[in-house]
Amino acid sequence: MTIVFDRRQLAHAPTRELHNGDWVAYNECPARAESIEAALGATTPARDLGMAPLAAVHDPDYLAFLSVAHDDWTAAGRQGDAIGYTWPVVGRRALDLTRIDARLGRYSYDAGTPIAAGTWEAAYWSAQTALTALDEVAAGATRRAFALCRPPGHHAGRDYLGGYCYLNNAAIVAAEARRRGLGPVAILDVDYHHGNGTQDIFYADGGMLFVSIHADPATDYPFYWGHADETGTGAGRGATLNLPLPRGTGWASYEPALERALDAITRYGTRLLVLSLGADLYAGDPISHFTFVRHDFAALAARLAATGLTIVTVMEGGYATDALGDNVAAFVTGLHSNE
Ligand code: OKP
Ligand code: ZN
Repeated sequence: MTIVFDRRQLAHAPTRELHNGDWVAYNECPARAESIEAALGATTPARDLGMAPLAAVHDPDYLAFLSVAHDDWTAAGRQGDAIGYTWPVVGRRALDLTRIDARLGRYSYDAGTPIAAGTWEAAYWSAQTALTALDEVAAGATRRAFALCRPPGHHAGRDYLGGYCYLNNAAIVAAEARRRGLGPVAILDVDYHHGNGTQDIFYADGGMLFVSIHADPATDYPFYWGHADETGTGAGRGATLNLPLPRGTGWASYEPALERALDAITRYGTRLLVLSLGADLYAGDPISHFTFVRHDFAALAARLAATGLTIVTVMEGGYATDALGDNVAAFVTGLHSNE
């Protein structure tokens, strides 16, 4: 078993976010990763596998924006974290504007995802952490690798950030795994929130299965994606499966949805599974509303392990920082039990 972590991810530390009308301390904080690292013990550092796998998923103009956005913000005379306040809503012309505020709107879909001084550095190494986990599996060193990624990735699309996410680590790993001939590749997203970025990236792609179990977007973020009738388009028709569940869901009613997800993954002929893991399924999560307790993470992992699949797990959300490390450790121990 390999656990990959890189401390350069801690460079990303936005100050605050707007939450239900109040400014609160940023939930997606460096202490999350430190809590998980402390509970998991020894880790492998990320290797630099370069920009090409990132550019295979994200648009070049988006990557260019992300890498300079905070510098441009500072150059515009602003203090602190870069954050947008106006968006080119559906139907507006796709103007190529240079003003930092216009670019922040152009490349994001929410106001909850600031760009801080260390964001590019951390997001880059978060993606490299995920790629290194894949690299370990590809080299035959292990069949189950865990990427301790932060910031998370599953809300980031080809040309947009949002939901605490900048680079889509799971999509980057899945696309790179396919490129290396490790497919068929499927992505299973079990974060509490729907992985809209991952869905969008592969929505019309005939060569990738995306399955997500999440809180019903009728009540929960990201609202505009993740409904059961979203099933893919064009060549990707039928290759997206959304399984929304109501607030209050615990393991007993989660498990049948997991069986449906695994059934689809098996029928797809999956050889490599990329798992987007959110520990925000936890009952004590401050921004989520499922009711998992610690041993439910072990049960989830045990069921995944029983598939016998090769699995690269990429860390997504989970905000009960004090319990986060122990919950993730329960998952990782269960996942690696029958490696
Ligand atoms: C990221 B991941 C504003 C409320 C919106 C966004 C939630 C992002 C969750 N503070 N919050 O899927 O865990
Ligand atoms: Zn989440």
